[in-house]
Amino acid sequence: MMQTTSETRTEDEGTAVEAGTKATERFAQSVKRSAPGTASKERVSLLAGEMIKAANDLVHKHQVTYDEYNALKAWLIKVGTDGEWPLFLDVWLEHSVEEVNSVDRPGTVGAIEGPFYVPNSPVLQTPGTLEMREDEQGTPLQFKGHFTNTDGEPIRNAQVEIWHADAAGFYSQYAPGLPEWLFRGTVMADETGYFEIATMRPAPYQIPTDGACGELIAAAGWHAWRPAHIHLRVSAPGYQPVIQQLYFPGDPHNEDDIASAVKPELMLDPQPRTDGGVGEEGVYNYVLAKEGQTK
Ligand code: MBD
Ligand code: FE
Repeated sequence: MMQTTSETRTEDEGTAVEAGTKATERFAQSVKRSAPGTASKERVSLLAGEMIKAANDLVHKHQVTYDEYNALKAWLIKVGTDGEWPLFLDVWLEHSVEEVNSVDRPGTVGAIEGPFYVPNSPVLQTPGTLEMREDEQGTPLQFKGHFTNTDGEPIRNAQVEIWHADAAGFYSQYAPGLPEWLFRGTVMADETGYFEIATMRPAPYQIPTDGACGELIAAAGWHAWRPAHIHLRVSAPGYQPVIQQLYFPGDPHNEDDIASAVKPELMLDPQPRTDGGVGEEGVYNYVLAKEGQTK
């Protein structure tokens, strides 16, 4: 596959089907896909039953026509053939799952993972620099902070897995022509819990518009934007990991994120660097809960 520079890339080099198919394959291989049959019969019957009932109630409430029913059928089929079930679910449902499952965890708040995490990214020691191209577009961002536990004590052996899109809105490994680990890395904090990562500030992000999800957005007259964001998974031995995103104050899409995944606690507020370096620096400090610790 041809490797391009950030300047020669154009928007149409990555397609919804490419990103969707990759996300679907990755999910199928991941540990998250627990074997069928692990949910109890009672639980499946309850949840599937109520979901089906809710759909039937909608048909009656809104007098759904056969044309509308067939449009739905065609669209659901296309979500599958475009590989966009991960995208659809992570954009329109995961935020509720994340909210429900993090209410009892003390410490730094989390956010949805989304469809584009890749495990086992290259390990870097603090201060680490994420892989980028020589002519990478955007504002350099120095991202740093400390890890402590809920008693305020520094945490040892903490790590920050980080991934984000490039300035054109593409994630490495989900669009062609990008370096494999572009803007992805696992940065180890030092023994005091301090970490420092050199990257670029990402741009606002539009979910793929040329697949089934984009078709729904266009048909409904919605928009496809997420605010600029950095994805993170922070962890340390003996502590509960936090999957998170950080956003930037003032982004117009902080208020209308298509994925409903912005929280006020998740703002990184980078300032011009004071140490003579180029670009900005942003601080975010993590408080992790011990394994089994609840509020
Ligand atoms: C993304 O980058 C993302 O973070 C989410 C939640 C959905 C689609 C693309
Ligand atoms: Fe994202």
